[in-house]
Amino acid sequence: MAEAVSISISDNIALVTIDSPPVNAMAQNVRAGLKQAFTDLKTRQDVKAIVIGCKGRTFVAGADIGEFDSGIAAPGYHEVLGLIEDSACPVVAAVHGTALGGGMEITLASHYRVAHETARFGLPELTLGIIPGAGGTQRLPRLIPLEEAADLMLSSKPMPAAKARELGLVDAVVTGDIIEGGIAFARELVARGAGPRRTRDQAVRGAEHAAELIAAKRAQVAKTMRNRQSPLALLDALQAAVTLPFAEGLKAEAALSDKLVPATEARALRHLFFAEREVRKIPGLSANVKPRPVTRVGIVGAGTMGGGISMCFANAGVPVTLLDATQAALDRGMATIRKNYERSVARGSLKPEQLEQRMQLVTPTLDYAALGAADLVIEAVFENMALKKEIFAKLDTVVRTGAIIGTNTSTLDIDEIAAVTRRPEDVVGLHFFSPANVMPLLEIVHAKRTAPDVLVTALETAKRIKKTGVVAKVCYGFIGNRMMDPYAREAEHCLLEGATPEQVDGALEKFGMAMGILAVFDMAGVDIGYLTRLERKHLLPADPTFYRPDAMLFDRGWLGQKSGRGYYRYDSARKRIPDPEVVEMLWAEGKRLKVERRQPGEQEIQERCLYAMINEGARLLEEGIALRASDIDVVYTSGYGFPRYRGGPMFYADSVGLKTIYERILEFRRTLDPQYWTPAPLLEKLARAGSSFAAWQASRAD
Ligand code: 3H9
Repeated sequence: MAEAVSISISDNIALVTIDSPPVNAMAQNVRAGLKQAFTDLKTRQDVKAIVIGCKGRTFVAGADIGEFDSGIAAPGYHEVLGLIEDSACPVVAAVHGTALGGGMEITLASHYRVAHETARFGLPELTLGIIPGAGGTQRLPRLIPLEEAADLMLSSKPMPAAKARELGLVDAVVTGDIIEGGIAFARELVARGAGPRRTRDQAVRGAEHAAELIAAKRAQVAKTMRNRQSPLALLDALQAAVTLPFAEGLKAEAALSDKLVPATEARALRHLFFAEREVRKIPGLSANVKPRPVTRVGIVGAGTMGGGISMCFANAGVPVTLLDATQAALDRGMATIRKNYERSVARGSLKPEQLEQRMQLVTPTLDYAALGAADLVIEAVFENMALKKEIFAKLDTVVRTGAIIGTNTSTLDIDEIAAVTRRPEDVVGLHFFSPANVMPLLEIVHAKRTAPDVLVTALETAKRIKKTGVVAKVCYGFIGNRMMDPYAREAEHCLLEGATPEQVDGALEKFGMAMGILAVFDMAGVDIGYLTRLERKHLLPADPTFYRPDAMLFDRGWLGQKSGRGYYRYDSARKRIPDPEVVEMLWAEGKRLKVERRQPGEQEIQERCLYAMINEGARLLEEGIALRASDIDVVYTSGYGFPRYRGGPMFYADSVGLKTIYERILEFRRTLDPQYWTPAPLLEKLARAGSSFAAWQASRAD
């Protein structure tokens, strides 16, 4: 028998133990081990009940995600789970940690389920662009009501043991050792002569309302999960559960699953699953480098960013000292933090006593000396080099030796900021995204002199405050904002050429961006980007059309949502309303500046914006600003609203084909302003060689 699975028998109860670190994924060796175990147990007359349990931190966390690309080797999931369900004596799944995907499907094929009180059950396959393909769509609605089953799978969110017990999915919840609990439950079954209770023999719960329910879910999915195949396939599979006998339903599920696994959506989401884990690994950083302890944090600036960052630490239980220059600014900042927490209480995601605990962790101050005890101080003031330098010089005099000083700059040269201190090795960029308490991304900027243990501390801190930390080197805008620049430049130019803001944003949103870039500017404030560009005017192209729309809005005070109008007008609910005055103004300006009126269509808008972004991404790779193409994908999907199901800009580029993109860029060089359309040498090289960013990345990892 494969060693990932073992059997021990005691007092007529067989314990089948899965032991495959780190998360007991159901790889080929686990499936083979289970097949062998259940085949052997068939012949054991002395065994009266079987318990399936796992060693380590969790029950089976699902299929081995890495196996999908190479194809599933024998034995298949159905064969193994069929053997479990066929067992002549009762099978009890004893679950701790998380039973996810294929792991949850093992429990559904088992006859009874016992869970530790902290266990959770989930079918998160849609996050991987697939559906539960080991019987989950057919068995779950036979155990819990169809609507609950559909919601569990559509949300991909695991369900706690207590809820699973309430719905009848779990037969018993235990507080002590889960294996002992499972065995005790099995003993009781034997004592009362209870036999197998096969899920496949039960009727679908709530089948009578299935037609309306599935139709309603289809309508919901069309709105909330645009451009996605897998949620629709999931509903097809549920339909099959309701209308077909179990065996036929399983076949229908398999056919749907087989189609999804190799499709771009699933490949993109698998890519991100591994990219988000790879991003934590920093080449050349020795495992011996240990993080510095961070027990107290200081934040400079109580505005939107500083307040949001304070909340991140308070949420993680880390005390924060929040500094601003005036009492009024501090009061405003503290009131905003409280208001944000109150909103969470009203939503039910935070208890009132937690609100108070978190508020107590944030201490406002006007006095720099109060930052002396902090292990990490993060500056989060307005994006202005002179101001940041002034603050860093002050921090250098008060912050204790060995403390880390971070800057939340989104564009500025951190080497220059660090140089005003006597300890540039303790300085690092910590670029949060607004709203900082919500957005999962943290760009960690590795300045020239940042010490290795400072970098490791930044990565650890990101994890602690539940952010995805991505390391970038210093350049204007780092990874995210530098690539955003050419993307938005094209979007704005299209307005001068005769497209409307709705057309530009509509094209980008149709592609799948969470929000069109013009709507993003309105939300962030048109002044933010405009003033940042003003600071570096001497470095920008002497092109009068360059970001001209932003400048025109700024001049008129039309700064976006905060002033009620920007690229759009906004009603009191902040709903976008087209503004013909803005459209006219920008078209007239285009004419004045002799911009060719080409009225770009949806596809052209998408290609110009995205290919300009991808081309810049290729430059970031060449310059070593981003460590990996997949890191760029993590930045864009976690911080910039790029659709996950397209895998991020660099994966998307590979899926389109680099040759296609390269040729289109050459065409844009002929037909648009050539100064913006020079293919990045790396893109050119890979396109000519018929290669991809993924292959380039893999070749460097060898
Ligand atoms: C499925 O089951 C389909 C079925 O219906 C059958 C269809 C036919 N496979 O996240 P962590 C690795 S679809 C391979 O850092 P945590 C991970 O890469 C699957 N590897 O730990 C990492 O490796 P490394 C449905 C996996 O404690 C290491 O384990 N299941 C898998 O923060 C530690 O992972 C899911 O979608 C896997 N399934 O979180 C669950 N899972 O150290 C996916 C983990 O080399 N997994 N690894 O970078 C998770 O959500 C989290 O890993 C979990 C633990 C919550 C379990």
